[in-house]
Amino acid sequence: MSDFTPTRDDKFTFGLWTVGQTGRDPFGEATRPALGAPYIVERLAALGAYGVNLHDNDLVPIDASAQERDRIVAEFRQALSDHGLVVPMATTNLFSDPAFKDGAFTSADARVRAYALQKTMRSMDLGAELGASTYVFWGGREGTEVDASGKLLDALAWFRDSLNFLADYSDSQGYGFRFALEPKPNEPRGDIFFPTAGSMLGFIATLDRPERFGVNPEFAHDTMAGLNFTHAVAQIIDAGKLFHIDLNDQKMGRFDQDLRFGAENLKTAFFLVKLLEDSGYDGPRHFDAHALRTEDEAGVWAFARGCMRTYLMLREKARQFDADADIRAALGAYRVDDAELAELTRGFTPEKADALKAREFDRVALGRRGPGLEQLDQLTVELLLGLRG
Ligand code: GCO
Ligand code: MN
Ligand code: MN
Repeated sequence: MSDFTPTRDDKFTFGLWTVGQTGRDPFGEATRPALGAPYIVERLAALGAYGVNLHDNDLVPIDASAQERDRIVAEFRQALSDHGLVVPMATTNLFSDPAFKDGAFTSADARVRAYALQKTMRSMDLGAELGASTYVFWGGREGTEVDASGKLLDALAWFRDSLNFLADYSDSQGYGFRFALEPKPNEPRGDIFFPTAGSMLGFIATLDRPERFGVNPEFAHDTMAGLNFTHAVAQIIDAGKLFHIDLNDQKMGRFDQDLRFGAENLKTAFFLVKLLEDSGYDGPRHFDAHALRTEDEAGVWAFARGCMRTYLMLREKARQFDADADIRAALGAYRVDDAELAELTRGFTPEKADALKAREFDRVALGRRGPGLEQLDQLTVELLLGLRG
């Protein structure tokens, strides 16, 4: 059995902004110093991570000159090659600068929308230069507090036009990006557009080239809103749209906490890991979280190591779950298969409809059957607590 030390094959990634987070929050200043990007690369590589992701301005300050940019990027690329890390995903910071305070692609000001497009194209150039294949869109400022602005339908159209434009830009440059749209219900805006995975999936179908676009769901975003994240991911997988995933943790109904993966909702994290592993998802497992504000730099690396370790421990638990004889028996008893009924209910024909309408079911017996879910769930809890096998 593994000692839960990650390897590159596990495809764990972190953002520069995650382990680089300095503890600043709306009520208080930074509690730890900023870390340089090459140093982050070195430390993540030593911990067994696979890659590092970034917003344009995590690496290059927004007002850097062309020479400064090139120097910073060259140093960063050197660190990547020295330590064997890749940049699988890149994204644009369209939320920090005051210019984006009322939206980027959905700003009511045409100049801001155009600047957002310009900034994103430059950021895509940077991502491509670093070898990224996935490009994430998280519209942190795309939303409202004041619906009197009357821009709801316009905002959707502006957002669509921007994504179509940028997909064409990617093609024109030969970048071949797959775009992953990240839903979040609120924070920093009172309401953010496209709050859920389902709303993103619906919107993707309206784009010029929907096949280029998928979803980047995040554990905390669904959990904040009291939704079941694992269910959302299942729906995204079913749609063939799981292009990337942001792992972290969160208490329901709180401010955006970005906790260490598995820190809060261990059972949900278990079923999520099991789903990802069972589905054959082979993309990066990206941790979009940060160390607690209480921590110093040692706490940051303990946080990063903990995210990966917990994922690997839950992956091992998922294997144990599949192999556990009592769990297998409980699952076997839970599912009732019937080949004849399966045939009758799959693929409509008028004959099948008639046969089904004529069929007699013992409704009372169906309602009386206990599916054994209490026992199955208790077995799961005991497995997670290490009390089985
Ligand atoms: C958040 C978001 C961001 C995005 C990031 C990548 O709640 O702040 O999750 O961390 O994931 O901007 O696009
Ligand atoms: Mn988030
Ligand atoms: Mn995220």
